[in-house]
Amino acid sequence: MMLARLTTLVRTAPRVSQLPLPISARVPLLARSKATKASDSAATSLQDRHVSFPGATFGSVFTEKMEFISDYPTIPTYRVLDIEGKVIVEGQDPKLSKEECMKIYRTMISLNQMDMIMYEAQRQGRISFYMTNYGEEGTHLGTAAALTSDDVIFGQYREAGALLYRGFSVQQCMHQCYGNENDLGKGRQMPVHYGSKALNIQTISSPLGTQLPQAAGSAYALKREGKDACVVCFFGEGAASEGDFHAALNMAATTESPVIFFCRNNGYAISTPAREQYRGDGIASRGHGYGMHTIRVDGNDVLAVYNVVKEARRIAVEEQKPVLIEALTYRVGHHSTSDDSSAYRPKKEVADWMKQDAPINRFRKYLEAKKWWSEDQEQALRKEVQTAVSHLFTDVYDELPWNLQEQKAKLDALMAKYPEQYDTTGHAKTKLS
Ligand SMILES: Cc1ncc(C[n+]2csc(CCOP(=O)(O)OP(=O)(O)O)c2C)c(N)n1
Ligand SMILES: [Mg+2]
Repeated sequence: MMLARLTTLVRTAPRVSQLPLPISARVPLLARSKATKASDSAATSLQDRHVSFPGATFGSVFTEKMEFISDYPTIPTYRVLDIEGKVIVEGQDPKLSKEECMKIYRTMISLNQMDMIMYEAQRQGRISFYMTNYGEEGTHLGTAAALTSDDVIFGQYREAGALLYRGFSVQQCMHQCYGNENDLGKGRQMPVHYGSKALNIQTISSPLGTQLPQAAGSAYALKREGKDACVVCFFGEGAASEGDFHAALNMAATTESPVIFFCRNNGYAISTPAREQYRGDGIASRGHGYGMHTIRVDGNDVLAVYNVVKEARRIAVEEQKPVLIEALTYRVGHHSTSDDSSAYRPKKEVADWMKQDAPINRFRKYLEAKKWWSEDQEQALRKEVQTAVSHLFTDVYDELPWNLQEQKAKLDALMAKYPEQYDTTGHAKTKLS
């Protein structure tokens, strides 16, 4: 029932079989030449109305009214949960198991904690660069949970949650960001340019948009090999202004390749707000132009993202068709550590947004209503992810020497004096034994 409803939402482009065929295609040539005079003229007038140029789409009719089309209906945004985490229409709840929900939620929190630590590490000069994922966790986890491990992921750079879910560990992210000897890329890439052949995750490239035609080509290869898998290609609404976006969608559409183009429309491309990025109805409206199954989804609703990606995957793999998904979300953090977003958006905008809607909170409320999650579990999980912080003064000496004890006491006093600078909520507490 739910999937049937979704399919209706996903399919915006009419099927060729549903459209009236031009007369030339419906009436065999011989039969037409034998037609009576009366039916001949009826056929001629019908033929007159239907456009039959070689490049025309079936179903276009001639009109004598000159009218430029400018008023298109706005594409709706599919959701399952309201901002209080309540399922709006029961049949839309994918009813994921407790285990699956926990995996999604734990990954969201790990990502969140990793972002906090790595952002600080960059500020302390330990790594050269970092990009946080704050606010976009719903798009990462809803997508990753709906895929199989054979599906190939092409990322832009702000999709670390999808990688963590698939098994790329926080530790591996650290190796990559530090460019150490354990980094799979051997330190040759900038931080956050993750990749893993074993996990079917293509390495991130810095030049925007290049992953899009690569994803179309990769999907075509899967099609030719007859694989039961698809490609998922993440990109931002800013990257969709690159020529590569258009080349990729047209190539995927014409080759009918199993690829899901997943746009994270987070409102900004560095300092350029989405309202200055395009004039049409977001990115989703472009799907129609490429004859592609398209849907817009609330990216802060992890269950809605899960549903649309699950169905998009079915279309891609079973029907061998590309799909375009536009997920509406919000980039809570600065673009990267090289950016200060307060220069182009009010801090209040970010604060208000976080109060109003954050994908982690929304999903947490859903879990709490099911009695699958509590404040105690939340605190325990956040501590678990941050245990490393508690080992600043441990593991070197059996007994902490006097000078380290002094340093520890000074640090404790400093942190107590400036709690707003050293917010340790959720950190494990260091104990001197
Ligand atoms: C070809 C190219 N042009 C410009 C840049 C610089 N650049 C890096 S990220 C970015 C903004 C991309 O915005 P968007 O696609 O919306 O992704 P988001 O950062 O919002 O996740 C720009 C302009 C680049 N890396 N490559
Ligand atoms: Mg963006």
